[in-house]
Amino acid sequence: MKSLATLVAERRPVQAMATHSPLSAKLAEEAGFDALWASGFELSALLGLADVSLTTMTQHLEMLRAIAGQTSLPIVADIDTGFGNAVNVVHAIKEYERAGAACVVIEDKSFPKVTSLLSGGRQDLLRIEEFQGKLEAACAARSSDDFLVIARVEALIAGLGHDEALKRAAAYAEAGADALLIHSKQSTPAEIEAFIAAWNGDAPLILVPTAYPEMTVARMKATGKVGMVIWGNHSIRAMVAALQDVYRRILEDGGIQSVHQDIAPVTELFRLQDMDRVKEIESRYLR
Ligand code: SPV
Ligand code: MG
Repeated sequence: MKSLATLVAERRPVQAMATHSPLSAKLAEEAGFDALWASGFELSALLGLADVSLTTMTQHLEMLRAIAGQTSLPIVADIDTGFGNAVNVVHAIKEYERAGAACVVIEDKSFPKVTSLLSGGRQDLLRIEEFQGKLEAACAARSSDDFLVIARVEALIAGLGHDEALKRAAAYAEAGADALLIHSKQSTPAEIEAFIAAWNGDAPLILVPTAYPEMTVARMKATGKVGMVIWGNHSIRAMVAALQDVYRRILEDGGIQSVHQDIAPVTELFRLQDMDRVKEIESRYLR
């Protein structure tokens, strides 16, 4: 099986689906995605929290370990700002590598960060040299070169413009980043496509086209520069929409008589829980 590093280098691009739980990860694997995005936004939302550095590294790691135990897909760990400075990053890299992540994405914002897609959100970036130090620390701390260190450029999110984004991307690649996640919250792909066209570095690019949904896989592939696309929050949003609909209908209908045929049957849950295996163990060992 090819490593995530090899797949990203092929620039097809790899499709990573957001996950917030082992169950959502399992469903994403069954659906056919190539990788999982252990999203900070999704985990925060799952815990009923804002995505503003409130969840701890321990909480994220614990969920990532549970996810890794239930799927064989490579896991892209969203480690936000790296939980502090370069010292914290060194510790985080060791923990995430041990926990079973295939790579980490570290963003160039200051701690505590504010979620990127929020309109009018406070977006404070680190000095370039400081973030380069964090990236160098991350690369030095990994035990395998197959464990990717991905730098996330937030200059466009912070409204600093195209030139600053390019300058930061080049500086982060120089510091050793294996790939660059360039994020944008514009509602069309224009800003990102201008960045892609201007990027002439060797490092593959990674996109999160949540805000500009017309950016299809085919359109990304045509650039020849995009190594991975992250479908950033579509698991938790699908779950919220599904639960809101079912809850409303049960109360409106005064029962489950209509809704039950539109949701997953209990047998499907048994399949996902591998109850056949439980039965097999019982028949073999319960005496
Ligand atoms: C996340 O999913 O946690 C992300 C992507 O970082 S975004 O929310 O778009 O910033
Ligand atoms: Mg995040």
